[in-house]
Amino acid sequence: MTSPRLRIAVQSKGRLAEGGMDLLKRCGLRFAYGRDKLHQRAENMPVDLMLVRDDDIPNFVASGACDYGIVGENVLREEQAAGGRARELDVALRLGFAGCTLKLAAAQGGDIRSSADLAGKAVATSYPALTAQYLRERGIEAEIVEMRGSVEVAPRLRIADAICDLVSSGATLQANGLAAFETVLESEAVLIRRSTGRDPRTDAVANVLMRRAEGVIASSQ
Ligand code: PRT
Ligand code: ZN
Repeated sequence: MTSPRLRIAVQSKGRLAEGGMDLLKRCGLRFAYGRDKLHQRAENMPVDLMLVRDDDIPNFVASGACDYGIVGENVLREEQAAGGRARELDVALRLGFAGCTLKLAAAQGGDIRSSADLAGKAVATSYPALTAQYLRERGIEAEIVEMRGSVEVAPRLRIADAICDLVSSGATLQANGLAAFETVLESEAVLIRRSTGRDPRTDAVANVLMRRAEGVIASSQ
């Protein structure tokens, strides 16, 4: 009987796609050009990539459709805070790219300067579970307004009083007259897997890749 191939979920396009593929190639995986868009088969190791939207990656791994996945820690922690199967996942390796911070922010020079000022206010975010958890832990009751994108325009449109959004350079906050005041989560790309019930045969292949990845990450820092 042939051994199963290791299946890794990677973002198809976006901020994690290039970094993820680049890391896997630097770990020695070779892929043929011109493969279909959803699936890439390594030529020199028993590894297949599934190219999908980043938001689907925690569930793909939790359900067993893939063995490992490369995703922003922010997405993993949001899915875990929301409950459900992502709680069965853990971080196998921190990958050292796509660093960003989930921050609370409000109008520059306005009345909201800390999370305590959010009591009775509305906070717009694409990370409702993490934001709610952060406020709950501090005993602050605020309304969460879920938005899929363009969260930074919410205060100006009076959809919300503050936002909780990812920040990397800070240019988006600046351009929208917003200032960050608290950090909810520090994030980077991470390699995720199910905490239990993995196949030891595919895990052996993953362990080889992770040892190589550690070297690649160390040499690029
Ligand atoms: O289509 P798909 O669903 O797969 O992609 P996506 O649009 O959901 O995700 P994508 O590609 O934008 O981001 C993927 C991951 O990259 C995120 O989940 C984070 O882990 C990571 N990452 C790193 C970021 C940023 N930096 C980042 N700056 N994701 C988003 N941003 C956005 C942020 O939301 C804000 O709008 O960039 C803006 C702020 O950037 P600055 O530089 O102006 O501060
Ligand atoms: Zn996404």
